[in-house]
Amino acid sequence: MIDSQRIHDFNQSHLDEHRFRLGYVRDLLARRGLDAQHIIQQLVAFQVAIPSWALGTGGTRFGRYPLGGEPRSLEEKIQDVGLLNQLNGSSNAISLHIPWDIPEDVPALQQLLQEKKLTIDSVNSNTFQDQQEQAYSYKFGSLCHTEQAVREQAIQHNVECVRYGEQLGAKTHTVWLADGSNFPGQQHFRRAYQRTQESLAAIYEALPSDWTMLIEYKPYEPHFYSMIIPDWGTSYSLCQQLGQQAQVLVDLGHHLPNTNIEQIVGRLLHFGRLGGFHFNGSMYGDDDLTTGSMKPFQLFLIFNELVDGAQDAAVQNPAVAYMIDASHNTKDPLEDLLQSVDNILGAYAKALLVDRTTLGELQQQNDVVRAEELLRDAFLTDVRPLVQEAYRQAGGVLDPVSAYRTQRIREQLIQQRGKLSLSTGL
Ligand code: AOS
Ligand code: ZN
Ligand code: ZN
Ligand code: ZN
Repeated sequence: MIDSQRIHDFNQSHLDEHRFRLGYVRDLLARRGLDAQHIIQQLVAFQVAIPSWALGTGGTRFGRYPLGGEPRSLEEKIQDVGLLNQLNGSSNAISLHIPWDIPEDVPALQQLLQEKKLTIDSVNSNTFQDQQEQAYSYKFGSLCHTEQAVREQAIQHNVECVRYGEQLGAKTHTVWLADGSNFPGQQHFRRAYQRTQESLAAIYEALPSDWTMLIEYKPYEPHFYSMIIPDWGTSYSLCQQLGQQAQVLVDLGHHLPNTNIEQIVGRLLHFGRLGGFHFNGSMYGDDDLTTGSMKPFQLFLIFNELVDGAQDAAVQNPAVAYMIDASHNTKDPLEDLLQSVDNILGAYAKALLVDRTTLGELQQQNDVVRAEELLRDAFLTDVRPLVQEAYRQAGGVLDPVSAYRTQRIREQLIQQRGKLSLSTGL
């Protein structure tokens, strides 16, 4: 769909302007004792997993407007992620959703993944919908359900997800629970927690020793009175009881308005329990908008914590799984994903500019203004040439969104897959 000659030609036509802008940032950083190439290398190494469910047009409960050319199978989803990775060299992994992505021809899928130089990042279970062949309903919960048979069914589904993931080389299992209640008195808080903990322990038991189990929290939706895992404290407590392979997953949209997410990130790093991210943008709640589109400063501050943790020998946190979890009704989802990765890399680049020794001294001296100014200076630096150079050095294009348009990729996909192709999405 886009061959290396076209990538080369595209870059060639943008190179002059790019060199000029990159030269300026390089000099600016050199004046501060920073090596631009060192930062670019860290950007090249940074990979964000693409969720299989974000490749088709998303929807709200009111409607969905398919734009055509959307992937119809797991193979086509892998092809789409391959395409994104070809453009930006920064998305070499994919998160799967069971049962939407049940692998059928495993050897063929393995070969396709290898061809596209992709890996499976995480498998995600689904107990928020009833499937046709399922014996019991999740209407009143899954892992927290009052009936043991329902809990058993949900446990088995999660174990099955791990088994599917093993076939494709995944190492992470993500659990997000839609369990909760809508009215006071509906659920006994403590007993429901206890049942959830026991169910999770049964899943954990089936986890291979080199796997991680990520536990996601969410304050509301689909339930509006209580959620079984509403906050990071609950996730954290469950992880503590489960063991070292259980980690907290932070979905940026899963917080009440104005929550200090960067502080949560710092706390989890301190406890060595930060397992992964679901990047998206939020204005009100779980809006699943493009990450960084609403609160770029917050995204930068989150990366500031991550970089700080990574550079501090006292922090004992395992590798963090970086994943996108967005869903679009209005944008072409592939363009949205390219923008998301771009915003993530931009925030990361800015965090890498922060002079941590000086910041530490300023904090020690309680010099509030200069500490804040130091962060503002990093945040306000235009790092786009660094991110673009990272794409180029990774074999991608200088401007992925614009290349996607000029190469008419959506039109080609529509031609191949048809105008009305439907895929599973949220
Ligand atoms: C739901 O709100 C959570 O963000 C999930 O992580 C995710 O969107 C879901 O698992 C995708 O189906
Ligand atoms: Zn999520
Ligand atoms: Zn969500
Ligand atoms: Zn979300």
